[in-house]
Amino acid sequence: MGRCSMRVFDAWLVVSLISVGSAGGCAGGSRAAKTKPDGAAGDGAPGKSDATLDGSRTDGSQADGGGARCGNGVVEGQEACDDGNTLSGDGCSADCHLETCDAQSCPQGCCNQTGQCVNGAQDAVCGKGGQTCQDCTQSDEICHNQACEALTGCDPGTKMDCGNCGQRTCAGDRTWGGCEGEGVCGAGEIQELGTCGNCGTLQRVCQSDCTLGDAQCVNEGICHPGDISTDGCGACQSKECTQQCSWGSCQTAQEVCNGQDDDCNGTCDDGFACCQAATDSCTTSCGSTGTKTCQSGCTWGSCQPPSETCNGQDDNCDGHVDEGYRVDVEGSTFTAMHAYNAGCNGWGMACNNAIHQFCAGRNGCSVSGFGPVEANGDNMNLVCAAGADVITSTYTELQGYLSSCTSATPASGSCSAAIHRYCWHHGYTSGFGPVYSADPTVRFTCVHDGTVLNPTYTVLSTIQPPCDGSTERWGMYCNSAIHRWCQQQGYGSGYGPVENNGDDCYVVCLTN
Ligand SMILES: [Ca+2]
Ligand SMILES: [Ca+2]
Ligand SMILES: [Ca+2]
Ligand SMILES: [Ca+2]
Repeated sequence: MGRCSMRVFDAWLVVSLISVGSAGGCAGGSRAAKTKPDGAAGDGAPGKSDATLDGSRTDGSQADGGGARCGNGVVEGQEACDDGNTLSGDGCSADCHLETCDAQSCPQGCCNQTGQCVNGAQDAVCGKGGQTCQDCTQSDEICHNQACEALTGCDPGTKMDCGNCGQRTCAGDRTWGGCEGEGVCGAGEIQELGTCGNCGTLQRVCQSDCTLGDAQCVNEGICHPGDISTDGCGACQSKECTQQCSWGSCQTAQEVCNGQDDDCNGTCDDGFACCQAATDSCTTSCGSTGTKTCQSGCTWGSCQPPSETCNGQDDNCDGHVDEGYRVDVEGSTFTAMHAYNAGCNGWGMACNNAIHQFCAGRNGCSVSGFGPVEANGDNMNLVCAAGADVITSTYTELQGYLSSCTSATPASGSCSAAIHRYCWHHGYTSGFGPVYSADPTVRFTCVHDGTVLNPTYTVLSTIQPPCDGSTERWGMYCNSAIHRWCQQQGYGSGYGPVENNGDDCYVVCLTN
């Protein structure tokens, strides 16, 4: 306020103003210099309103009476002011009355020349409503609380960075507002979340926009604690990854499960149950000799049984002995059979003998065979059989089972029946042959597990018409019919008839 009272104005548009009070902050003092002296020094009536001018002044400067003209720039007669125009809103009305806003309507700021209440404006002009004028036209001043004050604070509307990517805005009162729009972190700050990977640190870095980046594993070591490596080490040496995730020095190798003799003491994977990938024999659950393999963790795997072989035992532990070796239907030729018996050209004793020799000489379980069961030109199918025993006997003995079996017709229904009966009486299921005939010696084959069935000639003739019991009761067509019929029943093959009577014909089917 002191500044206000010290101020001296050298010009003033309002030519006459008489203070009617001291309500304004700038009341009194040298602001009077701005008023036009009324020349009534010592009139002793400073509070008297100019509106009561009565023309009785003695200064003689202006006439109070008629002839006053508003807008001529001269305060005359009843005019309170005359600003040289007849516009309203500029502090002096069109009829030269003061346009005022008083202290009540403009308590904080100043009334400017247009009667508007302003505050914080550099160019405000106080002076209406009976207040003493203040013209804050200096660049380092501002009108505030009806007075000019030194210009301080910020420029309204300007912004300033603050906090984490936040901003303050300068308010109308030239003070800074609060920090707004801040991010969650300070740019460049690192938030550590713990450990990760090989001795690494899991962290999030605060981005330039004050948001957190993705978590990343940084500063990892080069190995995993406890890992063993021989890289860069000499023979029989290795290094171990430390707890700090870096390799230790090369030292005498530590034996690890890897199928190698790491420490060069002559034993692979010593300290473990076995050398990785090594194999050894073992006894299977069914007593056969199997194989076990050392697993990746250097412990033995289970004992794996071997494949089934023809040895009278269950090798693969499936509960079956020599499966796959019972009956084997084989394609061949009569020409091939000549190597065993030159007389084998179709059906009969020579082929019985040739097929028997062929099957007995094969690898595997088969000890004998029968057929042909199919024939087409030189091609033929024969059947090798396992689970059988070759019996050497005499025609005299066979004749004890059927007298019509003689060496003159060994490949006949009579000898077939005699052999079947012989085998049956000797504990077998059945038998076939003869497979060798040189009177008095006869050899035939008894089978352990054939199945005796009676398809009848009526049925067999639907497969091979000549095997009808009259055209043929025993021979090549019946061989084929029986072979096919047994296969239709789910067997591998079959032979016969081993007994026949009328339409009945008993055959023997053999499993695969
Ligand atoms: Ca070793
Ligand atoms: Ca090893
Ligand atoms: Ca088996
Ligand atoms: Ca076996």
